[in-house]
Amino acid sequence: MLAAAAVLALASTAYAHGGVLSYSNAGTWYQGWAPYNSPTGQTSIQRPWSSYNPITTVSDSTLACNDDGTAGALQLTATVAAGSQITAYWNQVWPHPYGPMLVYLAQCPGTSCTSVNSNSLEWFKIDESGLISGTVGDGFWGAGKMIQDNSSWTTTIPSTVPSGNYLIRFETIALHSLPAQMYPECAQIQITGGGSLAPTSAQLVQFPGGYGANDPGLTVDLYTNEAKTETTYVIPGPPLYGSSGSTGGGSPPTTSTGPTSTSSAPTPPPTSGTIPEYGQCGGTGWTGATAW
Ligand SMILES: *[C@@H]1O[C@H](CO)[C@@H](O)[C@H](O)[C@H]1NC(C)=O
Ligand SMILES: [Cu+2]
Repeated sequence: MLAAAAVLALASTAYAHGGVLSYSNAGTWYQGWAPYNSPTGQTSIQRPWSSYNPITTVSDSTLACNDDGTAGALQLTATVAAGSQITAYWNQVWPHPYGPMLVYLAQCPGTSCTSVNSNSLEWFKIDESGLISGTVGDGFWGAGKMIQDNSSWTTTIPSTVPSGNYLIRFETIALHSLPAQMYPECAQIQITGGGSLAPTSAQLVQFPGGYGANDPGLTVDLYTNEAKTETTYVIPGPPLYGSSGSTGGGSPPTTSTGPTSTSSAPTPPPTSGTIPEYGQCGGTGWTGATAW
């Protein structure tokens, strides 16, 4: 119905926004859902999603998986070993280098996630990367590392997670303009060979619900004088799974003085000029279209 018009629009603004287009795990490639194609006949491990546009309201009903929360008619599930790496690939080249990367899991009741609405699930965060080096105003962020790594993000399924059926939610948040832009997509996985460490209640959130409109990590202004010297950034969402003695109230702040828990040494920022600083998404100085 709207497919032809949407494809034309997509061709002219291919790099403005986007989402996760595919995944890989243990040498297997998984094509994602194609949001601008007809849903009819689409088979994917990815949950359907509907728009390349960002979500900009924390109470948005699509915040879990960028859609109404239901599975596809021909929904697939990938079998993924606990302890293995899974990679999500965004459209090339992802245009927003300023902001965090976040990965969540949510366990489904029963023997499959397919009948489960993602809005009913409780999510725990298994990976996050905020400000890696430099300042809030002009630093190297998780999203910059994602771009540097082929517009992809690789995370390890914790070996301690109980086996079972899960949705995995990869998210990047763009902070180049306010309100912050949230880009989440989900895939359906069955984790095998897992452990026995369930997330604590303080580590579990629902979407919407997991983020607050006034979260410092979603309201930070990159263009203030303070941002030019600030080296601490508080990643939104619950404390990381596996962290001990957490009391809730957000993750500990990351600072640019060292690598985050799961990453290796900070990599240098991309060569300046390769990424448009405010890229076509309503950021400072952008005078072109902000919607399509
Ligand atoms: C980079 O990502 C694309 C998908 O966006 C993939 O086809 C390609 O194999 C990746 N390249 C490397 C070196 O991983
Ligand atoms: Cu965008």
